[in-house]
Amino acid sequence: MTLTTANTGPDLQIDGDRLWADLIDLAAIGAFDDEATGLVGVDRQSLTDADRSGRELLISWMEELGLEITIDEMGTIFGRREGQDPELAPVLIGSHIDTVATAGAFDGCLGVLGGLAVLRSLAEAGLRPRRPIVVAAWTEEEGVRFGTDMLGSAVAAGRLSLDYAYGLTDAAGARLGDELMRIGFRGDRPVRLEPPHAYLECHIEQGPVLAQEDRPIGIVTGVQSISWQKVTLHGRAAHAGTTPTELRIDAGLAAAQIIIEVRRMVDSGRYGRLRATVGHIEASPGLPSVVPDRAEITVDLRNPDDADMARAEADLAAFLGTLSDSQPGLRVETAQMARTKAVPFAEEVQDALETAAKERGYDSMRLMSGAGHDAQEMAAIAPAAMVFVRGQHQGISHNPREYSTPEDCRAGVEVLASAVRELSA
Ligand code: HGY
Ligand code: MN
Ligand code: MN
Repeated sequence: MTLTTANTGPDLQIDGDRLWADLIDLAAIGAFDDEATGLVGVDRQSLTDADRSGRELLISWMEELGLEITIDEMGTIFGRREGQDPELAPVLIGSHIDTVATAGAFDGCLGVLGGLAVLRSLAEAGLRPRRPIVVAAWTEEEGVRFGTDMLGSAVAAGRLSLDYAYGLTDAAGARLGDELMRIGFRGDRPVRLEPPHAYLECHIEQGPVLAQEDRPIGIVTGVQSISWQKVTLHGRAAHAGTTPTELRIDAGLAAAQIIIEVRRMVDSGRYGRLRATVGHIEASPGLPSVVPDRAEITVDLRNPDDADMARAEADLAAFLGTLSDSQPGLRVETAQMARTKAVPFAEEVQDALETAAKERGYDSMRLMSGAGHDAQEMAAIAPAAMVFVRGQHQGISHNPREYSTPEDCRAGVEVLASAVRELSA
């Protein structure tokens, strides 16, 4: 596929103040005082009332821009600016505005609000490229409420079915399909997306690399593989004082053994650059004097190499099978929550972003993404790539300390704007 690169005239001017103000205004929705950091965090999990308010604010900004707004069956919001030739496949800019429960102001939001800033700059410059340009806010990118990340974009790209997504439930048993209805965002635009001409996403790096290398901009080469599974351990409740150790079936002990094992796997070096996280740990009945009869943990594995990931998953499964050796009667239940392979991004879109960074005078470097993104789902149906923005505080993210400077945020959106302009010319 040849991407047109006709691009003349002065650079698009991005209003960094407006971008920053929008980030702050959106972050106020779902804001909470985070005791651990003393900062204000954001909890705007998908399809909650807070998410509904965030969506309504986003739509008001899209209306201000005169965009044609559609909402698909998964609740993903699309704002379209018409091109000179409406028949041409659009350039799609996207990201997400749902957050984890302990978020900062930037993850996902920078990409959606940056997309609006690009459209605003085109309007202000009086430019109308040949191709339509669409900004998307994908539903449930984080996956923390309904258990599968990049959900809206995965259904749009056809990797997951609408029925599967509608049937997912949150911890309280609420179904995703019902929650979409409840907040009024179960749209009627067919969810399967016509492939765009190209897909671009601007996102904070969420890691320390750009800051360490002193680069404001990253050109993302792809996303590593992701495996999420829930492991439930069934033991036997018993009195903590009277029950001899040899008579126990301690679900909490088994959970701890798994946590130690995944870290041992990482440290062994046998699985390449494996990362493992047990982020959710729950033991019940959760009482000081009762041996836990049930424990539930999640195991998040990441690996840039698919073969190393597959081996790690197989070895972990084998380890789980040995747990009852030391505790006869222990039952281990696993459920795969999310699973994506490593995804390479399109060279030609990476090149367009790198050229844009050069033209704008920004130092950039190419790097793989440690986090999952909607762009990896779009890469299945269109040439896709991402531009990363340097993070502060060692790039911490999924935490209220998440922070990128106004200058770096503007730089990332300027690079996005120049690349979008080239690809939509
Ligand atoms: O989990 C991730 O990597 C992304 O934040 N959803
Ligand atoms: Mn994100
Ligand atoms: Mn995230």
